[in-house]
Amino acid sequence: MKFSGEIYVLVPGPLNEHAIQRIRDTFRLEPIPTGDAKLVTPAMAASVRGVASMAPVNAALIDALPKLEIIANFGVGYDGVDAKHAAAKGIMVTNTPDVLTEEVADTALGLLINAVRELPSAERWLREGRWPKEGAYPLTGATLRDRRAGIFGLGRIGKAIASRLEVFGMPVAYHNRNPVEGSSYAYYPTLVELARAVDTLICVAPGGKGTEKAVNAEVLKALGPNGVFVNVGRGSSVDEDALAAALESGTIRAAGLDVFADEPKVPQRLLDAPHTCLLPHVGSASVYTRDAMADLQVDNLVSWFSEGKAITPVSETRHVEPKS
Ligand code: NAP
Ligand code: 8YV
Repeated sequence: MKFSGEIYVLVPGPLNEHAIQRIRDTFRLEPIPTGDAKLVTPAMAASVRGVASMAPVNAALIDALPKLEIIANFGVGYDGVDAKHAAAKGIMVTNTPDVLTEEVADTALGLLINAVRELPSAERWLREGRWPKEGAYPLTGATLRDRRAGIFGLGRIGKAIASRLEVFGMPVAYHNRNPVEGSSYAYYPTLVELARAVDTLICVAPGGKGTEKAVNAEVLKALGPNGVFVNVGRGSSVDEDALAAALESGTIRAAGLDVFADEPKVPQRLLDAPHTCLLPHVGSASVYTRDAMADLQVDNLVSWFSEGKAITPVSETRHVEPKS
């Protein structure tokens, strides 16, 4: 589909190649290197009606684009987009839920197994030629057997993780702000109560103010010395100094992390901490899933500009109607 009369879509910073190709085929793509509002030219300000982004979209960038109607975010988590500010200005924000759920849940289970059974270290042992020289890799101090899992954020991805954990024979409990209707998993109204009740905590909650450093020293202490912490949500939800300290001191046993507070920087203390499996934010990173995310991102733009409806609006902007 190509619109008659060009629609300008701003792409701040890097974006998935499939998304870029589809935007080029359908709209007039205006790239800028980052989401810095100072990079918006007067011509862009006068013409841009859509933003397609993987990078943050802050209030200043939104304010620099007076004709803006929609921000289509690449990713289900949209903590980088100032959705409240967009909503106040009648601008639609969309994200990419569901299409990545199973991929991210698979990654969470991979991280859990790697952290508990030390598979990356065992592979290093083999590759470094230590097996023939030194014998078998040491037995792992931790196991998945007899574990009890707690999910921080039992939403779409949390439920997909929970059903995998059930197949592994683990009882599942969770913490959300509100209990999930119809769920048979045990609900804990606070994160620390959940951590006390389990020994395996998996974070898949959204980032942002509501979850800022929620996984703190108290929660990690409650998880205990056999505790394993897995994070596929957002790094901002974790006090990373407290996590490094808990791993160094044996307050918890192990961690599997896909996300960090200041990506792509990873704190040296976490790199040095024992029993960790660290991944560079690859939860959804297969061609299959990233293509599906790109399609949903661009389909939202197409639907907005052809029918005046977003396919997957975020909750803050569900009420937003087209301006003209
Ligand atoms: P979702 O369906 O909206 O689920 C989010 C869950 O978190 C909900 O159950 C919600 O329940 C709970 N929650 C939200 N705020 C909370 C708070 N302040 N305290 C406690 N619980 C809270 O979202 P999803 O599709 O599962 O995605 C979840 C998150 O995963 C994304 O936002 C993103 O940050 C992350 N993610 C990471 C990757 C990766 O590559 N690693 C990929 C995709 C997504 P209540 O509303 O009842 O609190
Ligand atoms: C993406 C994600 O890697 O969907 C999310 O919330 O964190 C991941 O799927 C990210 O959005 C791309 O930067």
